[in-house]
Amino acid sequence: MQPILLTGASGALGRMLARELAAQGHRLRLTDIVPFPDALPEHASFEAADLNDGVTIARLAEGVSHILHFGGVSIDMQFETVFGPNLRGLYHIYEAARREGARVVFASSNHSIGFHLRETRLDADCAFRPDSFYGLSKAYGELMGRLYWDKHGVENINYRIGSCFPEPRDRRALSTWLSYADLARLVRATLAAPRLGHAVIWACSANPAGYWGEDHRDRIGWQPQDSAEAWREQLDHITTNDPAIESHQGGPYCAPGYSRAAAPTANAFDLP
Ligand code: 15L
Repeated sequence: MQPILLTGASGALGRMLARELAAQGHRLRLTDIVPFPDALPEHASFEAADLNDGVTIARLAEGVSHILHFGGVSIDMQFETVFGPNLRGLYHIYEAARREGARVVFASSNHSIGFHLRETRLDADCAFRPDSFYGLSKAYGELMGRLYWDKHGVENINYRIGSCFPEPRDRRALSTWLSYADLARLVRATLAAPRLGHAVIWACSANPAGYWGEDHRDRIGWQPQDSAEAWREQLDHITTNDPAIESHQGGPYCAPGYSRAAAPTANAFDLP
């Protein structure tokens, strides 16, 4: 079995996937800009790398079957901070995949389409409406996947991740939550799929209040099994008074000051 390269291995989702994939017997090459905080799983190695460093990314990708790209800036920040890891870094990932004939699994985000209104049910071929520099970088990553499939036959799958946390945290997450278990099953289905082409998946659990419809999940045979609905009573009142936040799918990232805050913030509740 060829190894798998996992970027962003030291982040919350990376650590969970490293554990899960190692338990399934995969050989893993883990990388992140910060050290891996856990004990290394069996058959895994770790090397710190900056996504700006294309030579190191190319070396780490030698001989892999898949690049699971969960690295880069994972919340909105100022443009210059997002630019290197999320735009130049994506190019390094796709060039490495092209050279190796590897598939790319890209952790995209709902923030690539965050300015759609909450009452609009979206299919995967909807227009990009990024809500932040971060969301713009995710739209760019999906389009890079489109380019490398059309031009070089690099297969790729783009997970438009909603809110992937151990539990949903506010009313919006009743629509956008993705459980860790559903993400782990999604990756498992992806790795086993005979054909991906260029695919886009709404990566959220089976939430009855979900915003999203058609995508390419039939290609990989994935169906989410969890739901945020059980948290409704606890979370229904956790909202803000800001209409820009509450009317758009991207929530807090849609606030005009969001990308401009001196210190990056992850939640509406952190805004000054
Ligand atoms: C994301 O893309 C972020 O990585 C995460 O921190 C959350 O903000 C999530 O979106 C969300 O929309 O809840």
